[in-house]
Amino acid sequence: MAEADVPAVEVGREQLLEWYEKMALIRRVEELAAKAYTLRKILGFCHLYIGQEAVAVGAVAALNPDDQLITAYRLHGHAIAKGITPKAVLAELFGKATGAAHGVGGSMHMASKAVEFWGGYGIVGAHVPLGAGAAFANKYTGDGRVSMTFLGDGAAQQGAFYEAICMAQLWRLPAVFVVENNYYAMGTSVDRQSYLTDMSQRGAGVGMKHWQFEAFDVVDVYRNLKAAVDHARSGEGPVLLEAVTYRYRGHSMSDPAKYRKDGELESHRKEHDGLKLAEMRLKELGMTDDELKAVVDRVKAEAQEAYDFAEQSPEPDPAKLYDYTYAEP
Ligand SMILES: Cc1ncc(C[n+]2csc(CCOP(=O)(O)OP(=O)(O)O)c2C)c(N)n1
Ligand SMILES: [Mg+2]
Repeated sequence: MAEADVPAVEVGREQLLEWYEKMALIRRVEELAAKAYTLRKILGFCHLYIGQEAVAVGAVAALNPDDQLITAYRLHGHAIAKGITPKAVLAELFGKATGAAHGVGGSMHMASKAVEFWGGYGIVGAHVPLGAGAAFANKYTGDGRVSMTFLGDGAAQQGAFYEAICMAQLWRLPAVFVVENNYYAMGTSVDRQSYLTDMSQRGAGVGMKHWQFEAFDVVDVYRNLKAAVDHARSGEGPVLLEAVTYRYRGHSMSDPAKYRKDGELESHRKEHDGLKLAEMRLKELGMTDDELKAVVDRVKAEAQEAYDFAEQSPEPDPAKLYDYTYAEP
């Protein structure tokens, strides 16, 4: 299948509104995270997803609640899309006991069995075999679930990624791998890391169904991911997609992002912003400016409430420092 063959989908106003609200919530939570970081309320690494929200929201919409999601360290958007609350995400960033990893994981390491969100890994590419492993378990038990693994364009240069897709295809595992090509791996643009700049083509080498698509509009993301998930669930084997996206902020909070081409960021914000595109679609479906403003106000209030919750939550109990680290002897 190529992108041109992906069937159209009908998305109604209520559905689109729900996706818009989720994207806006992710962005607002991360804007507050950036603020807290500069105030040194959040320490350590913090990689923001701002600009890429349509990918996580549209992709998760194509999953069932019990399908697994695995991702790398730029995870706040995926976590919220899959169902971890903004309170638990921000509290984790603040290192508080109420966080998604009890305050001991931080920005890069969150997980939730309840919503089948399996992290959260800092070693580039190392989590991709875990996605294949989850899909192996799904096939082995015949439970009908699909695993979805997100990775970056930089991670698509790693051996672990290639080994994982080799085995996933060999065993026809119910897995979807999504390379989020956001143009950069830290400060290195994709054309400086790889001769091929469409990472979905890595799938051709292992015989895996693959295609690339533009992932700025949440409806496009949903349409492509739905086709991929349906394929994986049908038992025909895994799919490798490249979602072309763009990150607005630096690699992490300590990166001033001086490596961008002149005007690149501005043109993406103007023409490819997932929130703006969804707003345009909603207006076409009859939503007024006042109705949209009410959504934005609601999102701001929810994010602020999560921020206050994180700030006021207790620190983890030092006596629990080694919990979740070693198995009980
Ligand atoms: C094995 C390994 N090598 C290098 C690093 C340092 N590093 C952290 S993030 C990163 C870039 C990865 O870029 P990409 O996969 O495109 O993801 P993005 O940050 O764009 O989401 C690198 C090289 C690491 N964490 N792990
Ligand atoms: Mg990247």
